[in-house]
Amino acid sequence: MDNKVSSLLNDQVTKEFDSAYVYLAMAAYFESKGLSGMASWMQVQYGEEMKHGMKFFGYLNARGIKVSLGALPKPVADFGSVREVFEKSLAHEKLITASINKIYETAMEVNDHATTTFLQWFISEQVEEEKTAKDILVKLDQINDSSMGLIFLDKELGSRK
Ligand code: OFO
Repeated sequence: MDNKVSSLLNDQVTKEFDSAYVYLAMAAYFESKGLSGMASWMQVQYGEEMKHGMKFFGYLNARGIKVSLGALPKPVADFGSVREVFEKSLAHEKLITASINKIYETAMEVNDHATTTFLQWFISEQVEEEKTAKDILVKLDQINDSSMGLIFLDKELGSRK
């Protein structure tokens, strides 16, 4: 495999585990605020990100590349509002989308068809990830600081499996 492609894929393993860590910190924040549905939603998201990290890990192994894990930065633990959490989540997903697009473009340049095919799933997944965060932000706009609305949204998000 081309060195640039393998290095970007390797970094993506750490970025996905970093995403997991970011969402786990958000789960802890929601727990501390008594929003257990949102906390549970964030824990499900944490699990998804761990799976994403393992997909990259498995792909590199399958291509005979040894994975080198990077250090995880300390995640943001405190937020000014529920809305700020989901704004940060959307901003984070946009960074991940850009990162995956960069790997895709680099793999295209060197005709690494296996990697571009592997990345297709992630490209579609990122559309979903960004849409999910945007949809929750729209709901928060509709709620407009109503505590009853927040209770309902907490319950709705808590049903995510
Ligand atoms: Fe792995 O999709 Fe979110 O970060």
